[in-house]
Amino acid sequence: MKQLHYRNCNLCEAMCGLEIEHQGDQIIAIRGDKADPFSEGHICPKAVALQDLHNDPDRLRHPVKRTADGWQPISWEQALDETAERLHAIQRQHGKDSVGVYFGNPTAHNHGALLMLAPFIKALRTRQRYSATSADQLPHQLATLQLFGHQALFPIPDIDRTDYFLVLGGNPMASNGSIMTVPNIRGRLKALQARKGRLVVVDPRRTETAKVADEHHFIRPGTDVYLLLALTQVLFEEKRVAPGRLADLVDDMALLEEMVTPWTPERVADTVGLSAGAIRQLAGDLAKASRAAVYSRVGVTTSAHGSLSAWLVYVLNILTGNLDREGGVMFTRPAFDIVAIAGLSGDTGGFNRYRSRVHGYPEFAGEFPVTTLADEMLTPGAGQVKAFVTHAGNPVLSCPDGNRLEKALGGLDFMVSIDLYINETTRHANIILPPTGQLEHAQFDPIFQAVAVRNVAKFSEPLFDKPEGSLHDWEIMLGLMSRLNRLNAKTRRQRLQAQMLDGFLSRMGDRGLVDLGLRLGPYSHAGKVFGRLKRDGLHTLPKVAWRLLRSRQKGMKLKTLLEAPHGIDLGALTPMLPERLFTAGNRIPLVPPLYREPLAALTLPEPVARDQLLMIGRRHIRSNNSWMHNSQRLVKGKGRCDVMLHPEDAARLGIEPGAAVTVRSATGSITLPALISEDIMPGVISVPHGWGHDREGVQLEVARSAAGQSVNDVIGNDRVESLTAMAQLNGIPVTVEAA
Ligand SMILES: Nc1nc2c(c(=O)[nH]1)N[C@H]1C(S)=C(S)[C@@H](COP(=O)(O)OP(=O)(O)OC[C@H]3O[C@@H](n4cnc5c(=O)[nH]c(N)nc54)[C@H](O)[C@@H]3O)O[C@H]1N2
Ligand SMILES: Nc1nc2c(c(=O)[nH]1)N[C@H]1C(S)=C(S)[C@@H](COP(=O)(O)OP(=O)(O)OC[C@H]3O[C@@H](n4cnc5c(=O)[nH]c(N)nc54)[C@H](O)[C@@H]3O)O[C@H]1N2
Ligand code: SF4
Ligand SMILES: [Mo]
Repeated sequence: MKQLHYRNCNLCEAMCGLEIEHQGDQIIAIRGDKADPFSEGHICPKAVALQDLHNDPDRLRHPVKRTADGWQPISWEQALDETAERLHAIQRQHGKDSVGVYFGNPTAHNHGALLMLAPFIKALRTRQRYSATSADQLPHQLATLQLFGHQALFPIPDIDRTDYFLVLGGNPMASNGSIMTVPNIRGRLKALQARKGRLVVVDPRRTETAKVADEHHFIRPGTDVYLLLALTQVLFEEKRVAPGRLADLVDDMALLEEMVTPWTPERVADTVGLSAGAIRQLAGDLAKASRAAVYSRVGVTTSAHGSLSAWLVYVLNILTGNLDREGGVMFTRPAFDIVAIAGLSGDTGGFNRYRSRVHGYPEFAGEFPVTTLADEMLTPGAGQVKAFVTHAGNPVLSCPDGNRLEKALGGLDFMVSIDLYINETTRHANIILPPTGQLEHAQFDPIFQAVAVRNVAKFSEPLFDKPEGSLHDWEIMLGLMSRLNRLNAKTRRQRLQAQMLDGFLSRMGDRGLVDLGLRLGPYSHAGKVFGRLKRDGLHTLPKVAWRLLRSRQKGMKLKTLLEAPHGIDLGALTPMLPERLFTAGNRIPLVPPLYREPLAALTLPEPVARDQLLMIGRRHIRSNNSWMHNSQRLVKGKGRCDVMLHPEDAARLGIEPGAAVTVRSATGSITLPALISEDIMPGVISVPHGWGHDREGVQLEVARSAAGQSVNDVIGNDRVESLTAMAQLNGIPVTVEAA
């Protein structure tokens, strides 16, 4: 009998609702769920590939151990015991920080793993923590921490009501939005234009988003900071600073004006590649728009001065009165309020509380930047990383200088990967612990619901029963964690505590924890009590706990969501300031001290050397970072891992369309076909990341046949973002020649 199953797609941030038609364990069709109030039936081609993931013969279905005779299946008991014992033994011998851990992007899409993250990290007891954050959104988080007092309190473009949407370094038509969960971006942009709103894109490439925009400006890679400073300067010079009701909340206005005064459009024009007139026009249009949203993403945060730029984008929204205003950039009120929960537990984030061993890079949110990961493994001495844990990450392809990282992984005493595949990274592991597949677990999105353009909530049941003898991500983490805690417990009391935590978490499970989070949220009665907790302080907890218990039957809980399999719309975003702030005195310091010195020291960059081009990345709708290339339906057709360059550059370098070209830096080189196109700025090339699968031992048959090469073999760790030392992945100087 054919059946229909409804769930959210978890591949990117857009949270599209799916309708999956199946007969038993056979998937017949994957379509958009028209009854999903948020995505209204919209999907992209990747959703259909969920069935390829599910059926993929290369996907691991039981733990494996690397031996002299290749990978051998082992039992969960053995795999978890051995992993915990090895990690424990290495920490005993070399100290706690001898174990490193890396969390990849899909961790954020897996609620079970997310809810288990804090206790799992605690059990690992190491400061050698890393994640894709430092190859991605760290500057946004740093800016929200500085301005709003909380690293996860992101202002989200109110795209459905804005009249002017300025996008820098984001390509939502390909990425489907990021730190802006926005299913059906195309439809929403069309609606913006239909109500006479304008979409303006600033990008070194005429992207898919630029092509549907009302206005597109090429910008020289890595120079957004100068453009943003000049826009700010013009607002002050032309007396167009109008923060509206925010005026009462912000400090440092005079300091900001003073600091941006030198950055006139005329001074920065040649550097950024926009004329002074165009910059003034942009500033004027932004100021004039009745409701505007300025938004930046990966192209800005992963390039030079990403931290200053991310901060300035929020500043522009504040100066024009668009923060926390309908049609501007707004805060969400999610049903599972991760911002409030983290805030209450005191974990609003932190920066530079300690530094990394080899390079002295600052910690952010308890992590070091990935730009030092290989060096922490390769540099001998006390604190050297000797063992490594990865969860849903492929740093060999996603972090700078993949070859060096491979060398480092090869020299470890022990490595374990919680992952679905034997890929470029996990092939170095001693043990791989594969979780259930995407359709075999429930789906809930605490992070992406918290960054969505509307307040929405949805919980999806698993489509398929958990196969016998398999474990979910959270169960694997719990298994490792309780073993480690047992091994580390020195006293009877500690052993008892470990047992209690283990018991509590296994009894709660992912569903129990989601339920608890929803009950604590703003749509439950308890949530109101919870809000009071924040205001009145933790000492009122006993009283509050009592209220919570009494209110068990009221308001939002897991059951509410189980009864609404298409999801629930909780309404448009609403103004939340100043209550939502976590800063001292609930104020917004426009120029947080952290940015003052780097801003004062900022100079215009040296011109690019004559023989060099600046390399940027590129995302494609049919590709997803490094790990979806084993789906034939997604990779079929003309290869997509190529070097896009402008006809002028191609002519100068004697490069024909389709010819093999070598892209080279001090770090390494790759050779790929040339894609000659007017869509890219002269002097710039674009190469997508996440490719380079044809490496020995990689067990991804389809991906290996459409291998491409890894752009991160060319990008080194020599260029790090100056404030945070996070990876610089865009605007990399390279040479290009016919191969
Ligand atoms: N199909 C698909 N969707 C995805 C992903 C994927 O791999 N494939 N990945 C997901 C992830 S992990 C993320 S973080 C998001 C990212 O979401 P986006 O940030 O929207 O994704 P990108 O396409 O990388 O967009 C970055 C843009 O910045 C431009 N750029 C490069 N350098 C500069 C610069 O110096 N200045 C300016 N102004 N622009 C610059 C690039 O040309 C590019 O168009 O996408 C998510 N969604
Ligand atoms: N040059 C360049 N480099 C980049 C970028 C760029 O734009 N340019 N983008 C950066 C960005 S924004 C990001 S987010 C990073 C991404 O970097 P990573 O997170 O390191 O890499 P992914 O390709 O997302 O790898 C995901 C891994 O998780 C596994 N996996 C998938 N689903 C699950 C699951 O449910 N559970 C478990 N346990 N494993 C799972 C996959 O098999 C794969 O090994 O790359 C960064 N690197
Ligand atoms: S846009 Fe993202 S969430 Fe929507 S179907 Fe595609 S991959 Fe899935
Ligand atoms: Mo990302």
